Amino acid sequence: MAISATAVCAIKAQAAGGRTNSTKQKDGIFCPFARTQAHRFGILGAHRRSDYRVRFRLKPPHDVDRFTLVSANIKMATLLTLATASILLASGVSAHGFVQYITTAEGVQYRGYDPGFRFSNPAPSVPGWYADNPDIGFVPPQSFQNPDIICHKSSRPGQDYVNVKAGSNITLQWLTWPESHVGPIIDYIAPCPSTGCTNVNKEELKFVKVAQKALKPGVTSSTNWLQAWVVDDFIHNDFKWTFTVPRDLKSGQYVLRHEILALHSAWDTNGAQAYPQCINLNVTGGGQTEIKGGVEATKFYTAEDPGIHINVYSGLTEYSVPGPALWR
Ligand SMILES: [Cu+2]
Repeated sequence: MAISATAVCAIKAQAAGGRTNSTKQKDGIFCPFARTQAHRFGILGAHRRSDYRVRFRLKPPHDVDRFTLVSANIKMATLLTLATASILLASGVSAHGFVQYITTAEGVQYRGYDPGFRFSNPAPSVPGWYADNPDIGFVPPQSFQNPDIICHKSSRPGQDYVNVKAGSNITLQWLTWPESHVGPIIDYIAPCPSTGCTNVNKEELKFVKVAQKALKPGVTSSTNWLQAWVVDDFIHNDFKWTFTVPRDLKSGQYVLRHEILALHSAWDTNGAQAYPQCINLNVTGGGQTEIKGGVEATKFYTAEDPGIHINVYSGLTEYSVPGPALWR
């Protein structure tokens, strides 16, 4: 019987107490999951030096005073001991999350595109878009005008659809998410041509922004930076995010572009991290409203947008979510 790469990796992560930093396993199975667990527990997992700097300086994780040291921008070399420097060198990649499951209000479950599918031949047909993302990484601001920002790196359309009624909710279940990776969570949709979404040219997709959440209501300048953001709620909700299909949306096929922007390193130019996830929707029971006025995802953001190049450690009470204004 076959055991999936994801299952093997889950076992390994557990066996290692979530502490493995080994991604090249003896059996040839690359374990992003194991790495993700380690990352989440704050043990290691830097894909950028500045990420590492944050994580290292923030043990225990809610220690704001120590963070002041970091935002003072002390030189890397003076912060790192020899031991941590060697971990840095060892950790070439790290993992975050991806949308693993999509569940409708009726309880029907679909799969997102799992990076572990690269070990399946043929890969399963799922509504989630393929992305060349074995390290479960991100799209950096220097690529925000590149097609990689549309649906993640080298993405290709999903080959199935989530069947969903207009006006109903779907739940997007991420595998995991590191608590330090604060920022907004945003949903966009774009209509597909009459031929559907499974062979659509992604560069022709014109999206409207249908939902966005960033700072929680009631945030003050003394709110702990980790708790200030909707990402905190998302993590406490077991990495689930709910998207509501607009009730009056015309029935048809759409690409949902769901995204988390991680801003923990965004004080640095090019330090923000976009994690877009695309999913094909087949909307039924809809109304009269067609989507007009959408824009290409390559026009959403620039590296210098105030919501992209930003220091999230300065007691923010306001945040301007980047990208187009909310639709309607
Ligand atoms: Cu990270």
